[in-house]
Amino acid sequence: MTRVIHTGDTHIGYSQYHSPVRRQDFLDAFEAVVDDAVDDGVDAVVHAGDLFHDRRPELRDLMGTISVLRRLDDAGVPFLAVVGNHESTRGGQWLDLFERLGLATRLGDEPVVVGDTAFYGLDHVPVSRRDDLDYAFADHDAEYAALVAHGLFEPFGYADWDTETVLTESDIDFDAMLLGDNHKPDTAEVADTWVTYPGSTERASASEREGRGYNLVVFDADAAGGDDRVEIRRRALDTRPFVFVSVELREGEGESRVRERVREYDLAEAVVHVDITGEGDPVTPAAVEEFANDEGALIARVTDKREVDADGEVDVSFADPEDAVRDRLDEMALSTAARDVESAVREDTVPDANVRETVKRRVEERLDEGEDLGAFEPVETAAEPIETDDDDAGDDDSDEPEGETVDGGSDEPADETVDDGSDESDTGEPKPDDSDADQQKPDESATDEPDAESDPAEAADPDPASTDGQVSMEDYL
Ligand SMILES: [Mn+2]
Repeated sequence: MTRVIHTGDTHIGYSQYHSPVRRQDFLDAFEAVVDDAVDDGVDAVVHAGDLFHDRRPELRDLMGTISVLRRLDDAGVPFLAVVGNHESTRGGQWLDLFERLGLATRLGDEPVVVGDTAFYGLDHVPVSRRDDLDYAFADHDAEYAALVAHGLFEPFGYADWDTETVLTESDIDFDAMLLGDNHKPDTAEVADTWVTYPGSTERASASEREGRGYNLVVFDADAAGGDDRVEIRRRALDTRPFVFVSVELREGEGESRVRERVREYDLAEAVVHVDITGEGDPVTPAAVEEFANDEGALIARVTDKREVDADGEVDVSFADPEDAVRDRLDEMALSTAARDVESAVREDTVPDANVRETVKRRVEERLDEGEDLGAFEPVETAAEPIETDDDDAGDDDSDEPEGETVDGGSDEPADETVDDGSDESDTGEPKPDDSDADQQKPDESATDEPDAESDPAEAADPDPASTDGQVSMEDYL
């Protein structure tokens, strides 16, 4: 008999809603699974990919992960894993580092036998390269065999990988496929093989409404649960509460009705999503969010997709952004040459493709102007020096501009129900060094993770003080 915990889609390092608290939640969920594994004395923890949210986890995420894996190792419980689409890198995988440290075993086409079960692994493979797969696995002489894989497999939602093909083409007769990628937990039988997703361990999107958990899988001749070889049981995890409030406003109803509905729920430390529909008056999302926060919510997001009458009724509560940029530039006391460059980068009149050439030309012109190079000296200014926003510059989780809250709210609950398995494939990184996985599904990239990466956000930050004002220029060029 072999008893293992089957988990996956941990997404450590995800600062969901730009929240450091949420970031910690994802690591805590992993720790909770490992605690259970140690308490229960299972034979192994099997991880089906997406341990990390991002292919570039930060040091704190790596340190946290290593200390959790060390606990497991100290208890003598092996950690067997494959690589998911989120964390996949071009070169070596983070999992290889953990293996080198003696904290993990990366599964592949050679069997790793625990108890009387042989475990094999199949990392996430982009759709375009699946035809090349031969599903060749080395022999084993264990009693049972399981394939651990990351991808969207039939017969579950959003599937793009044919499970029966995998099972028929592979040399091994698997008793179970222990899967990751689809964040919705589910189990089915395909060609006499049990196929199961444990789901994500924290809600990586507001579409993941049901409770989170993991699988306890037992390989045993006397296993209960419908099959005499494999028993799959689901165990719940205690995760961050999410509260979903839908409000349909009737004519004449407005913000006070929304508050009334929101107040019906226990919002303490919860992530709160308020969805407003109906015929009623316009509601200011920020006001509802503030109300929910006052009621104890950790995070509040309002979605109101109703058509707003364009009668000028809507108050724009922020100043003209162009004005703000001009004021800021004045404060910065940039040199004339730096202003030339800044305007080339920012102004709509210069097409993106021409920015590099325009900047080069303008700088050359300034250089040609004379020997004194006065255009490169900072101008005198009476305005105060650039101030203390810089203190926060390194802390990308906490200093997101307020405006983000509205955007973040509106795109999260709109996601497809399943998962982020798919969407996540391709964390919103518009960087050129992304792996091919990202190019497979560009349409899904932006859906669920506006905050997957701090860099693009910073590059797009109109406030030059949030970086040093120099580095970000390179991003534009
Ligand atoms: Mn995932």
